[in-house]
Amino acid sequence: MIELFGADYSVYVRSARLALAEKGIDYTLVPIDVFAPGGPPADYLQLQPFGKIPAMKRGDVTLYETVAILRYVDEAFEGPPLQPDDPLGRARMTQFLSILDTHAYRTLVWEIYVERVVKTRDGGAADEVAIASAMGPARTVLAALEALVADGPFLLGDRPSLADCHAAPMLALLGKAEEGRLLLKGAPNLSAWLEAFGRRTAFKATEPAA
Ligand SMILES: N[C@@H](CCC(=O)N[C@@H](CS)C(=O)NCC(=O)O)C(=O)O
Repeated sequence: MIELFGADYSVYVRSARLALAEKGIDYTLVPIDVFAPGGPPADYLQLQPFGKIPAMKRGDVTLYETVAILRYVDEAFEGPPLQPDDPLGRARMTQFLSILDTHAYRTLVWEIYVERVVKTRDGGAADEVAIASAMGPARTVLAALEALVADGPFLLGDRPSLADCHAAPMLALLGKAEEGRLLLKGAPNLSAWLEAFGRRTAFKATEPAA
């Protein structure tokens, strides 16, 4: 049995959960709230020394870093393959994963979604300078992703891959901010893919509760 440590609000946890769901693998989501006062429980750092979510445990195997978990989930279990067979397809998938981790996460999720949606939820104020400063880098990210979208219905072509699992949670949050919707309008192929992927059972089943 797989234990996935994390919280449903996390885009990285959702990415791992999407891969598990697309593969048809049962798992238990063990709650770890990294944003609880005082941070995650001290013993969680034995599983994830940087205190981030997710981490994974399967028998004696422990893993952290989402991309490592994604690859393990795909390669260690039966089920539909979530990585292309050909070298260029695999390289494109890695390119998506790397862009998302390196350039998309902080800009799209923290500087746009968290500022515009989360911070203002209870009447708080967004940091307008942070949002305005993020728009240029965000445009670059969306243009780069848009240029890589294959003839669908999935990011890499005719079947879902780890690229879809990793991209969908971040871009879905971006789409909840007005600036994000504007940015997505400028990336029609990416937007069409996001809308279609959002209708998948795996995506609906991993919707955060709050
Ligand atoms: N490189 C890590 C990043 C994971 C990550 O940043 N997770 C976020 C939640 S989406 C987190 O734990 N944030 C807590 C913090 O930054 O203190 C991975 O790929 O798993």
